Amino acid sequence: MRLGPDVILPDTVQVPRYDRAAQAAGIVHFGIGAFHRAHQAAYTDAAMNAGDRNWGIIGVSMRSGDVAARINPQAGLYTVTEQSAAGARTRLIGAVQRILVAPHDVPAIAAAIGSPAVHIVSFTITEKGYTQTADGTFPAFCAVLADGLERRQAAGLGGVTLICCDNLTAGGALLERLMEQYLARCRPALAAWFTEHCACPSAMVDRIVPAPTLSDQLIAPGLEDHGAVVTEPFGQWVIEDCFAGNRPRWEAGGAQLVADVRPYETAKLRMLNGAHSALSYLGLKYGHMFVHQAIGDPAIRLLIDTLMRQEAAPTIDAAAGQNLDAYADALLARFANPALNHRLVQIAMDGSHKVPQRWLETLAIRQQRGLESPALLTAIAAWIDHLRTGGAALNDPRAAELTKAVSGPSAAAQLFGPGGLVRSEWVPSSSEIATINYALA
Ligand code: NAI
Ligand code: CS2
Repeated sequence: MRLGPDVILPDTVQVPRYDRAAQAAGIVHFGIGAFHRAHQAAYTDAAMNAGDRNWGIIGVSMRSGDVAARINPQAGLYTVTEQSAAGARTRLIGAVQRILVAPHDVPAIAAAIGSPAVHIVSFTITEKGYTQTADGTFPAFCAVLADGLERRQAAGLGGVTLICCDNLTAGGALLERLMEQYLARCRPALAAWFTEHCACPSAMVDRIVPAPTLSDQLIAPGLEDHGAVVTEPFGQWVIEDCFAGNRPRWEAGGAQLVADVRPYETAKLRMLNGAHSALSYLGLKYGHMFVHQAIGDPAIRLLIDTLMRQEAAPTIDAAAGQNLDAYADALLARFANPALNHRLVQIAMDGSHKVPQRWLETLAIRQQRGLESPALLTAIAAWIDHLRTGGAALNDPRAAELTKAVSGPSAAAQLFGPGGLVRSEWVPSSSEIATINYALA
């Protein structure tokens, strides 16, 4: 049997406490993958459980109809299962109403964004989803979003809050800049309205959500949920408190609204994600498949500990009450979660879009301070190894250029040197290159 509104669930499953049919949609979300379903949609569901109304989510898929085919036949319903050594806990999420797929549903997507009930447009389109192509073409969402915003402008409605929930540094400012550039070039009549009426807060988002597998779909004996996601019990969402209009009380799910997200964002990117990428490339090199296996390897664990505590943490200006040593302890425990099969290849993908904010910002700061970074340089060597050995399986939009760049003896310089493939403030010194080459030998 397939999950749906009329299916009776086991008593152990927590279900929505609000009348789903009575909710207007208040959020349009681009990139309704596993992470959004386990994170922002769960916080929104918690806000509605706490009494907020009209924060239903319309999901948008820009690239394939797969998630729509999974979730629309279930009337938007799906489950989130938290897994840890202590056991599993399943919750039915009612916040998602339906999923639209571009390019087929573009008019409906624009109409949704143009609706007076909608106040938030959010994004989890992966790090690479915000890049312009070499010929200057903007990501496809810019045009669809502009169509919707034009309707708001024409109807005299207020603006919306755009929230980037991808693992990027200052994602809000990045999204704002991208939209401003797009509008200036393609929809000049909307540009000033956008700047005046819309807001783009930055956010730190955190919850480890492995790509769902077929076996995750069997949520109870004889009951299949094609939209099921499995995650860890932990979740964190720190949002810059600057909204264009109304928002759900995401605090009901534990979100924090703050004036400045940077200390949380840099700690998360440089420590959690920095460690994750290092675990992926080193773990794969030493024959591991999952994060919990890689962190159980004593040599890798020592390097990850050093990367987080000795190398990344000292580059972070912590907020009052933010304890980076305790954060590192908690991250090590989360990585070791034996119940979560988080594949290293999932983290290893798209390295060219991840490495800059995860490693290179830290390396640049440490280099300016005259500090050595042996753990990060070993991680860089493991990435180079991964690029060299990946072949056709290499999962990165820049795979061809990267493979070529690392084929010779000066791989580090080709990647990070002046005019190198990966832009950053960090240009490796000759002694840093020697350390990388030593690790590669
Ligand atoms: P997913 O693969 O389930 O979903 C990715 C979504 O992004 C899909 O809707 C896909 O169509 C869309 N997408 C992919 N490439 C795109 C492109 N070039 N342009 C536009 N849309 C594109 O992945 P998941 O787990 O939902 O993760 C998505 C992002 O969420 C991550 O890249 C990361 O930035 C962020 N995130 C993920 C976490 C996780 O543990 N899975 C936790 C924290 C943040
Ligand atoms: C991971 C992240 O896939 C990756 O690159 O490092 O998605 C990680 O699981 C999340 O950021 C955890 O919040």
